[in-house]
Amino acid sequence: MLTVKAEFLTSAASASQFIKTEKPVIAVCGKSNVGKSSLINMLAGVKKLAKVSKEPGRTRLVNYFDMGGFVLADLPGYGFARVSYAEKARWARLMEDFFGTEGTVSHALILVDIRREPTADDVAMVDLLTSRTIPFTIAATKGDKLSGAQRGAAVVKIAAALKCGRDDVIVTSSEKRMGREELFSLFGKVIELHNGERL
Ligand SMILES: Nc1nc2c(ncn2[C@@H]2O[C@H](COP(=O)(O)OP(=O)(O)OP(=O)(O)O)[C@@H](O)[C@H]2O)c(=O)[nH]1
Ligand SMILES: [Mg+2]
Repeated sequence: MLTVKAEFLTSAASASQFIKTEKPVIAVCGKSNVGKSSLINMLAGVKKLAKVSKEPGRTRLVNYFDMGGFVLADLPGYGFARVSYAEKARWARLMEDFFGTEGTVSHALILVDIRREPTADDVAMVDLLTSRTIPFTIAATKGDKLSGAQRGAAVVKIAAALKCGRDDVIVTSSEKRMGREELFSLFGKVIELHNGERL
């Protein structure tokens, strides 16, 4: 399943626009600028499927991408200081609705920059998913920025901060196409589980 035919499906600005699909939806969440859209492009093997920006806070909607056996939802990033109170409130509402609606999402990827300590917002994201019993995996992004030994140490720190196991953290790099196989193997399991539950 390492090559997929990926295509943009639609954008949702509010709960009424969330899609209904037979396929499992995997949410891609994380801080603004952490590399969510880049990771989706890397997985899709397409450069400009999801919009990548040097300026944080560009993705304001839930953008859905069909990946063949599953759907990826590119979520707007959090923790971006330069947005208005109203914009933050809108974001919080969108996330509450997204993760609060039964059957909207099968699994979540929480992206954190491998070079940084996870923030309070990342911890809040973990707590939200845990409280909604939505399974999740951590993707440590921009792995190309560290050496192999540094990556190992960073993974331990990230796992500790987010109270999960080392095996729950996958090192990725959209530049170097790192973590692709591990992510697709994870997606395979998510699909199996989803189909099993629907029988
Ligand atoms: N070196 C390196 N840079 C990356 C990687 N992934 C993303 N970037 C860079 O990080 C910046 C942000 O990437 P995006 O993919 O737009 O991040 P995002 O999380 O979608 O950002 P928002 O939509 O604003 O929340 C861009 O300048 C990317 O080129 C990576 O694996 N390695
Ligand atoms: Mg984005």
